[in-house]
Amino acid sequence: MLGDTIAALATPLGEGGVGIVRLSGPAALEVAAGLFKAKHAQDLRAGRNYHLVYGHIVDPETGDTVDEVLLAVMRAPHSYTREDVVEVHAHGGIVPLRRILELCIAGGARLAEAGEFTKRAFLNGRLDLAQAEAVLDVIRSKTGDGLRLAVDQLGGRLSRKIASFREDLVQMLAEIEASIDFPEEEIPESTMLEINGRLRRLAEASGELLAGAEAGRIYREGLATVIVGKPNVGKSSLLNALLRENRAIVTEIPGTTRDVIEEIVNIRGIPIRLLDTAGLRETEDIIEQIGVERSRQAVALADLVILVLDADTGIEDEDRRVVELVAGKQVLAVVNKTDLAPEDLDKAQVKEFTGAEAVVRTAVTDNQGLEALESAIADLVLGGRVSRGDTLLITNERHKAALIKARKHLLEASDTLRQELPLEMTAIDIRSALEAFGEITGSTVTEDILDRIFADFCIGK
Ligand SMILES: Nc1nc2c(ncn2[C@@H]2O[C@H](COP(=O)(O)OP(=O)(O)OP(=O)(O)O)[C@@H](O)[C@H]2O)c(=O)[nH]1
Ligand SMILES: [Mg+2]
Repeated sequence: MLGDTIAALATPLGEGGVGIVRLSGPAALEVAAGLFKAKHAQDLRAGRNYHLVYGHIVDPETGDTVDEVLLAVMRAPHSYTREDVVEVHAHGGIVPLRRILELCIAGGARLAEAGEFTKRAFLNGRLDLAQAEAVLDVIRSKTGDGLRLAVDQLGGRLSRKIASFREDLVQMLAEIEASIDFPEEEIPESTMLEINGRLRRLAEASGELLAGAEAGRIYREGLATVIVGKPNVGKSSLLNALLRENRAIVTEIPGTTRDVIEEIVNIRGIPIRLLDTAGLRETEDIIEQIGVERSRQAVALADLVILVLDADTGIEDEDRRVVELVAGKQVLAVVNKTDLAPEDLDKAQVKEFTGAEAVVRTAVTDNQGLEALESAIADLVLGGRVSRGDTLLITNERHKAALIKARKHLLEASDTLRQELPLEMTAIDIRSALEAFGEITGSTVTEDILDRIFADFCIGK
């Protein structure tokens, strides 16, 4: 319901210099005024907009002072939600913040649902849906490049592109519908050709956006990359080297790693979710068995597998089993410990044995080959297709699905035109394409899709 006033903690619950309780809705000022005593007596509701007011939160029942605060007042429509918003900037402690929130609820506000502030911003037209989704992407961005893409989308870059597609379609639809309504004014052949060309160009432009979608998804979610290999080849050493931190335990004892360890590393701006796993081998040790099972599961979910071999031991039966396990995955092979056996396991041999797309030779303990490994990862992920500079990338699966639908309808519209089928059919396809594009920005979107999108948000955003 839009008419009520919501409240939530806008900062994480924990200790911090400042913690913020946020109120939004028609009664926001009234609720805040009911528990706030300004240092210099003034009526919040009559005060100036966008001013900080200094004072105390006081429990209206007991008269106890709860905390010393600053109140930020942002009146509709100049606020995040376009409703009246009050932020209580208190000390960032769990007890005072909970208490202030409770007082807001007792004063007539309702606890906000996840993402409800942003949902209101969308419903009140301050953000479209693609922009609202970008708010979460900004919060969750994992590298500088991921952040840039999210900020671009929040700024409306994707929305403007989609809006221009839709505008073009609406114009074409108007021409076609005019001729359906007035059959005596038949559209000249040249106009038909022109409309067909425009439809094709839009389909092409959608295709171009889709081409970058995989890279976009990776920038947003991170590339799930699993390091596998038999025990003791240096998997954990590799994780630590890429992280530049001694995160995983490394020993000369095979079977050291028992559980899957996950960390995010930034490789050339690409967020990589790196998983170090237990060495794969037959084992009687029950803990190690569980670890090996988890390694298998991690491989099943991986976008990229880094398969590590040991130059010193050469290829053994255990390596063969690892190769079987990663069949069908995108594989990057690493030959490690080349310091101990500089001549063994050349790249061609390893490529043949593993079926990997690239092979890198490293000596992790000597910091050898890591740059080459990082380049190989970046090349594989982006396939040299996407320049990071200024490309507009689709980062969201939902947008991708809508674009695929739109493109299909555009091609169908163009086909019906070319085959000189009744114009009504072309009009139907154009309308479907319009609707699919509209799903991205939220101009055509159902309530349950909205609920699903905003349920992903944190409470207070
Ligand atoms: N000489 C040499 N030793 C290495 C290299 N990389 C790792 N090691 C050593 O190999 C041993 C095993 O390294 P780990 O990183 O624990 O190997 P792992 O693959 O994680 O082993 P498990 O967790 O048991 O599967 C350690 O003693 C490392 O110091 C290398 O490039 N050269
Ligand atoms: Mg290990």
